[in-house]
This record gives sequence, structure tokens and C-alpha cells, in this order.
Amino acid sequence: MTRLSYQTLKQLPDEVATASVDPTSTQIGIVHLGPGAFHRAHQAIYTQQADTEGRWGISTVSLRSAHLKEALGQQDNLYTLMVLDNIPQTIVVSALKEVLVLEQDREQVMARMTSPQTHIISLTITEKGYCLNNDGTLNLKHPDICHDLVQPDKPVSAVGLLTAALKQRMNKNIAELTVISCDNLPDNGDRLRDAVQLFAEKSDQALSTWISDTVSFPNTMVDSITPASDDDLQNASREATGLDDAWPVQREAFSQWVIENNFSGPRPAWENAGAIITDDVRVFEKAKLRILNGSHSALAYLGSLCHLKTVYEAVSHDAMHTFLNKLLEEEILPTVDASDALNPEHYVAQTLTRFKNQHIQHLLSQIAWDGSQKLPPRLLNTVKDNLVANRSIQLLSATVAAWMVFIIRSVQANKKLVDPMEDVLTGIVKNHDGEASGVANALLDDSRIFGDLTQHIDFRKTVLAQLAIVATIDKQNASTQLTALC
Ligand code: CS2
Repeated sequence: MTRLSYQTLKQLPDEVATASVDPTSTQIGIVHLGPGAFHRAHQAIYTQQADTEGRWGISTVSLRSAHLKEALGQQDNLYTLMVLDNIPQTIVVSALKEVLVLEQDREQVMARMTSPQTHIISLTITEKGYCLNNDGTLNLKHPDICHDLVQPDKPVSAVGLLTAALKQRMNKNIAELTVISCDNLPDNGDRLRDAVQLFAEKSDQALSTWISDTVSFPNTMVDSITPASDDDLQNASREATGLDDAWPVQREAFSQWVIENNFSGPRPAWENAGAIITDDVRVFEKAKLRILNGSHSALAYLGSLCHLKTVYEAVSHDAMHTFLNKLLEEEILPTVDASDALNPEHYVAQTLTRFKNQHIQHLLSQIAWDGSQKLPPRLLNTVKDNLVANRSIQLLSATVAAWMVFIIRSVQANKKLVDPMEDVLTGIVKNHDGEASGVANALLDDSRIFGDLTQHIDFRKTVLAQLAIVATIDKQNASTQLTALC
């Protein structure tokens, strides 16, 4: 079959949506770091829809892997987005103009990041990509940051790369730049700005001051459920477009992008594509991280222990559904503020409906990745608020215990743990021969994950009490044990 390309665009069936501008003549105005499926299914679509003049093409930079460059290189960087929902939709995306790989294309990457035409640098590099400590500050002992402080001209981290580019922009006097973090971190823009400024200060105080005076780092909330691509998706996209695509992406119909109104220089009119530009992102971001992402992590760890495979399967399991409802109502919702822009109860109902989308196969094993990074923003901040307010932490603690048992069982089954702290986690399980309370106590002592909760006796006691039940969960007794946790 013929491959997707500029040449074959005209063969697409009428019902497949495409850009309104001629993709062959779009200029590059955005550099994006981290072109994972989420970026390609979310920000790239907003940009394609907002860019009616063809001036906001995206140069995307992979910090490590060359796979995407190879795949999209054969098809003019076009790809298919399949929106899988009650009303399905297929969109061919032409917003990416090139895929660069930092290691192979350093000069080109730097040229793009420092070009006067580039007014936006955006990032989806996942929680771990920011190299932060538990308190949200830059981890100056992180190996990648140590490397970049010694070799600032050959950075490997996003923070080192951004700082190197900002230094060149300062020296060439090219301002008008907005750096947009699009990852699931509280105050993502503020944290990135602080990290970049701290890194810059280590070698050049003037640069740090220039960054603070000149460059904007808006906070954002990003949302759309985007399961990893698989063979079924490739077949479905071929069927919908009549063309081969080496790397299509998929997502649900729901999509939200809330961006703080804090820009330096021009930007695409993303609001014309449905983005919300507002002075207060916090209310959206807190609700999303705690309600949606917190529930996702609870389903991922507890669901995996019950041998469930997908979010849909997990929310269709009666006892799991009851657990999740109680967790949301009693322990998460009381920590989320209502505002004119957001009704938390409505947000919960909408989130649960989204989880019940049977057209999407969102694997719990994918959500379970990087638990050491996801637990603090999704669950532990909520635990802290409840402790201060004297509210229950029973079900949040059960979820933390489920993460621990998930780690133990994965190590014992020799399954690869996808987590930047893989070695530490595996070491703890092995040192304690997998004995649940020994492992749990050692994990609870690790301030890189638990911060000052390491010192909290009631939290520790509650986790250990719930662990005694969680450690016995299996496929057969799932309903009884989930009920016992409540
Ligand atoms: C998920 C998120 O994989 C995960 O950890 O919780 O990717 C989630 O699907 C997105 O944040 C939804 O916007």
C-alpha cells in the first residue's frame, strides 16, 4: 500500500480532516522538546487548527531516541491521529516540519532554538525529564544536570539544553520567547523557570537575570487520554486513510489545554482551536492532577494486582468502582477548590465517563510507569492536605501500598520496572527478600519520593495497616479485599 506523504495527501478520503493551509509552505515558529504520542495528539493538533497562516510549523526534538525521526522521515513528517470515541474522527497532522535528535543534530537543534523566527519552545518530557527534587527544585546532583554543568555546550538534559539556547539568544539579543511546559506537574511553568534560572546562575548571573526579565514560562494544564500506539491502531489508520503510516497516534475526543496568560512575543491563536487562556491555571491543574491522574494511578496499581488490564476493565469492576468513588468523594474532592471556571463534582463525573470509553484500550501497565515520580504530585500532596485538615487518608494510603506491592511483585516476577529509580526500588525489594512491611518501611524512608512524609508516623501506620490487606490481593479475592480496604 502507498505511504502517507505530501504527494499522497490528495488521495485521502473526504472524511479525513487535514490542515487548512498548504503544509509544504509552512514556516517553523515552534521548537518542541519530547515528541511523544501526547504532544502529537494534543498540542500539535491545537497548533494545526490555530495556524491559519502557516507560520507556526513545529521543529520537534527528541532528546534521545531516533525512532520517530526514522519513522516520520519516510512520510514528510505527516502522521495520522485517530480519535476513538462514540463519534470517531481521523485527522492527518502536518504541524511537524521536522524531527531532530539531539545527539545527532546538535547544531541544527541549537540553530532552531535560537532562531529569531522561533517564539515558542514547548516541552513534554514527562515528570522525570525535569530532574527535580521532591520539593520541586532542580536536583543539582542528578547525573544529567552534573554532566551539563561541566559540559554546558553539549547538554543532555532539557534544562541544560534550554539554558544553552537562552544564553545564545541573550548574546545575540534575540528576545521574544515563551517556554511552555506541558507536563503533569503542579506549577509546571514556575518550576521549569526556577530550574533553568538556578542552572544558569551556576555559571552566569547575568543570564539568570536576563531570563527572568525577558522569557515567559506560563503554567499550563494539559489533558487528553492518549494510549500508546499499537498494531491495531496502525491497521485502523490504514483502513481510515487508505495509506500506510509508520507511527499513527490515538486519543479520546475530550481534550483540554489551559495556558496561563503570560507570553513574551507572538504566539499561535490557540484559543481559536479551543485552548483556554487564563490568569489562573492552578484551579484546573490541581483538579486534573488529583482527580484524573490520581484516580488513574489508583486504578493502575490496584487494578494490576487484581490482574485487570485496562482502565475500562478497572472501572467496570464493581468493587474497584466503589473504591474509586469513595476515594474521590471522601479523600480527593475535599482538597480541590471550586471556582467559577470549574465545578469539581462535575469534573469527577466527566472523568469517570471518560474512563468508561470502551473504544480506548488504555493499559494500566502504561499508567503504572514512573510511579516514584507520579506519586508525589498525584497522591502525596493530597495526603498532606488531608493530614493538615484532619481528614481520612485510608484510601490514599491503600493506593500507596498498592504501588509498593506492585513493585515487589514486578521485581519478584523479573518484570522490567519502568521508573528512573528502578535500581533503588529493585535493591530495596531484594534487600528485604520481598517481605512487604520491610520493603514498605524502607520505601517510606526515602525522602526523594516521600519528602517530609517520611517523618509522619500516622501516615506510615495507615500505609502499613492497608498494606497488610493489599499484599493479599489476587484475582480470586479482589472484590473482598478491595471492600476490606474501604
Ligand atoms: C496517565 C496520563 O499515563 C499516565 O500516567 O495518567 O498520561 C493521563 O492519561 C493524561 O494525563 C490525561 O491527560
